[in-house]
Amino acid sequence: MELEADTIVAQATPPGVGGIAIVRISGDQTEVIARTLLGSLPEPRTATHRMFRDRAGAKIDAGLALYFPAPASFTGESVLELHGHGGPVVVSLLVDAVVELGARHAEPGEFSKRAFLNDKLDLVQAEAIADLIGSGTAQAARAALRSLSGAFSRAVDALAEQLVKLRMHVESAIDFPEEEIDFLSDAALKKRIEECDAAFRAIQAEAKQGRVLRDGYRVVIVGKPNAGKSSLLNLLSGQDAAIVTEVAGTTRDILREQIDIDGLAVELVDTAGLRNDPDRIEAEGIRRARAALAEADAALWIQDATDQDQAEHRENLPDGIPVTIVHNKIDQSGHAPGLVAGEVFLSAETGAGIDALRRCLRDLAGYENQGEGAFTARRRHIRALQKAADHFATGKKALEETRAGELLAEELRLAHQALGEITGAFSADDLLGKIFSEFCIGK
Ligand SMILES: Nc1nc2c(ncn2[C@@H]2O[C@H](COP(=O)(O)OP(=O)(O)OP(=O)(O)O)[C@@H](O)[C@H]2O)c(=O)[nH]1
Ligand SMILES: [Mg+2]
Repeated sequence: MELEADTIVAQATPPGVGGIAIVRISGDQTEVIARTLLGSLPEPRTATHRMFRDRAGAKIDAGLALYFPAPASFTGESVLELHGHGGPVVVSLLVDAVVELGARHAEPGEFSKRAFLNDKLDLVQAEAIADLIGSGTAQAARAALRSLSGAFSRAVDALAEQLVKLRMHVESAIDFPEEEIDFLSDAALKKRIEECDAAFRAIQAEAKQGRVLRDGYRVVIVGKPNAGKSSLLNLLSGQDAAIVTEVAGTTRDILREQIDIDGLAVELVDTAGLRNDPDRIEAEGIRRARAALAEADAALWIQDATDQDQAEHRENLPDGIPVTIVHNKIDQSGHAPGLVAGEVFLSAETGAGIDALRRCLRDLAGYENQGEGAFTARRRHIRALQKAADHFATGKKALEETRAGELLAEELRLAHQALGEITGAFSADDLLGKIFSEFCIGK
């Protein structure tokens, strides 16, 4: 992606009325604009009280000016911050005056993008800014701050470094074919491969948890009519949120409730019971249930433990996401509460067995309350990590099965490249454009 030559301006504080509004300018023209706007260039990094004037010299506002000459600024370019009075009209007059002096309106995320292009931040850190601003829980905010300070980037870089060392080891074996056999079966190589394997598992688990911290974990409750889905939602949320009756087909609409399991934000989604001969309204409810499944992280399949026909239950099981089978109404069936072979036995009426379900959800999300250790991650990071792990696994298999050192080296190169997509070392322009366009203007 090309470095931008022009100078940009935007309000950095939210729109609307407030005590102070900050207008930020970044680019080559900043110094020239500052001289006209403020009469002279303020001392670098020193808050200076000034009158802000337009090109014709008319007064717009008075406030603090802060000048950061390149490269010691957020964007790496010369930056001027103007702290004026927080009213929409006065701010827009100020921004217009700056535009008249040669700047243009910034696009969403453009300040962060410039910081990235000038090596002030990597991609993970730029994303962490957006995540910190958008975080919904205290845990998520702490985790975003850790990503911003580089905790996730360092973990990715350390893994990339391990892959490079392994590749060098393999390539040196290929370069000396007479010694290749020994090299490739050598214990040191084996140890390196095992260490990479472990590092992949660790970072994938951490990133998965980081993604859950950022986005929460969405769990859809599905099953046949009357199985007790709505009762379970009410029990888990501790509220009388959903209507419960003995009539099969009570729930028609989607119902969402936020719950907190030891700091893990879970969105529970109650749905219409799935059956084959629904009426028209119920049919729409079932369609919505399937749509909710398509964007879920996991599903709970609720079935009535007193129902003998277990086979019929399972023909509707969703695929593509982890599904936990929950046997409800054990107060009637007589089963013991708890977890048996990955399936939960409980009663939504008495609450017996509900702790086993909570534990199960936490495990499914890969969530441990790590407090200070966690960092935020995005779906994009999870996918790139998976891609890298797949290349690594393919290469490892090639070595084990056919002793193909060249194939391992090539897969290691591809794995390294996939990791580079995370921090932005090897990212396509369109990906960068997409990431930064999701930011707000002024960020
Ligand atoms: N004995 C007993 N009854 C339960 C239990 N859970 C739910 N029920 C009863 O089963 C009936 C159906 O419960 P709901 O929660 O409405 O079931 P649902 O799966 O949401 O049903 P639909 O919305 O119609 O698909 C109600 O009469 C509940 O009181 C349980 O654990 N034990
Ligand atoms: Mg219901």
